[in-house]
Amino acid sequence: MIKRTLVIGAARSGVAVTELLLSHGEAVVLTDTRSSGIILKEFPQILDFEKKPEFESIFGIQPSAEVLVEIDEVVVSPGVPLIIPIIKAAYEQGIPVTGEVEAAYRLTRTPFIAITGTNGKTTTTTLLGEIFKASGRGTHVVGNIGDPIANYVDSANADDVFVTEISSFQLETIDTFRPQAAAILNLTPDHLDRHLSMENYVSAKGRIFENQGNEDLLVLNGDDPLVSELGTKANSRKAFFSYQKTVDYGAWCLNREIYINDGKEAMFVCREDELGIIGPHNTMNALAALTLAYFSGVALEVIVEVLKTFKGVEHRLEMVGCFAGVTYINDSKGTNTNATITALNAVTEPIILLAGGYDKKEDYSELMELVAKRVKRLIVLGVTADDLIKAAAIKGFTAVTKVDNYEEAVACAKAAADSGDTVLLSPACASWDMFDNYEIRGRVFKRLVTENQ
Ligand code: UMA
Repeated sequence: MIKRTLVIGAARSGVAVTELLLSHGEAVVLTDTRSSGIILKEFPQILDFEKKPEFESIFGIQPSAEVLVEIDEVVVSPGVPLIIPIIKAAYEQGIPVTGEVEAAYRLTRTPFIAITGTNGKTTTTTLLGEIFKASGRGTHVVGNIGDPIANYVDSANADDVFVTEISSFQLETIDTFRPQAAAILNLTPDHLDRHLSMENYVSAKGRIFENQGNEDLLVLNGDDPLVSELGTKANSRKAFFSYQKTVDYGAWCLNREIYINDGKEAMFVCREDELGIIGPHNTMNALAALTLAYFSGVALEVIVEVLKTFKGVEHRLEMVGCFAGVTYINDSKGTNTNATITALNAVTEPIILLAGGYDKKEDYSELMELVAKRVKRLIVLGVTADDLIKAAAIKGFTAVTKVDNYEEAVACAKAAADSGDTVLLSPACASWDMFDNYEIRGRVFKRLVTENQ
């Protein structure tokens, strides 16, 4: 009997894993609450799946428990909460519930380097990918970054590497996933609407090392007490990175100089101001990538060259341009308050901040304390607009304008900005109330900023 998997969610992750499982001769039932019209427009390859007798789809409804008859495993997309009835029923019936990361891992011999943490994942993953590419190794930069791992399982060679950004949602559904090297960059509250408590969120993140042994590398932020404490539970070979102190095994930046210690000697890497990315948070990202790459065998000269030339990623403190003396920065990937705090700290000029979006039930008080000190005008929109206004008022900050859409937000920012100011889109919230994802939100912002300039 061939294995039959129920894949829940027909978006990037679910469609990729469906294609992978079908190509390995398995049967798949693909479900999504969205209508087939919408899904087929976005993923026309499903029409090819439909030609195979092993494929079935249930679109437009939440599937009932009867669908589980003859299902051997359930593979859940990251955006689907594990509390929906069909998943609860699967758990009750003892049917294994996993995700695309686990499915891809089981079907490949290509090693994984996995990066998690609240902020900086995308920058670190992209930078590390560039380092591996420069070293000449076959490199696939995949995962939460936007490109499912499953898309590359059949084409990747065993001596290539998967440089993988991994979210807490993806870690909730791993089972045997064992990355050869992993990093936890930092831990601050995020996605609490889904994980319900910080404790649950931290333990989901900790699953990144649950299958590692002492021959696998775990790179930890030595300045983040939560990360260091979580790391004490790991059996892995541990390395640290720090912006505050030297470390015996790992990398650090002190007095604006970066070093790495391989356990025997400290080696100079480069000066902090030679890095292609700016801000203390980005130095930490660079230290994490350096540690992962060096202890995975990449030559230090190759790493240094990339550290100096890598200029960062789209939607993460991305410079859009300077018009009439006003600098415009797209930080649409700033989807939680800590990311926005980091962005505000990285900009030295007076700031017009655009914020608001999908409600992840975060507390905005710390953010608003900084807004009151650093921001000239706050422009709010989206579901959380009124919560942001209230949180700002509590801190005595009233230079706030509420708008209904991005056209109005950018027009209002242009009108409020004087030469020498910076207009910063860093919403502190996910995009899902107004857009499919933060990439679309960032591109809309960039288009509105650059048109008619
Ligand atoms: N759905 C159901 N039933 C439900 C709920 C949802 O059928 O009860 C459907 C939805 O209609 C949707 C699908 O399930 O079609 C869920 O898709 P998804 O949200 O998992 O989206 P994908 O396009 O598959 O993208 C996912 C990740 N999305 C999320 O984690 C929310 C992408 O991360 C990731 O890049 C992609 O897989 C490839 O690995 C995005 C993200 O926002 C960038 N991540 C969060 C973050 O970074 O903060 C964690």
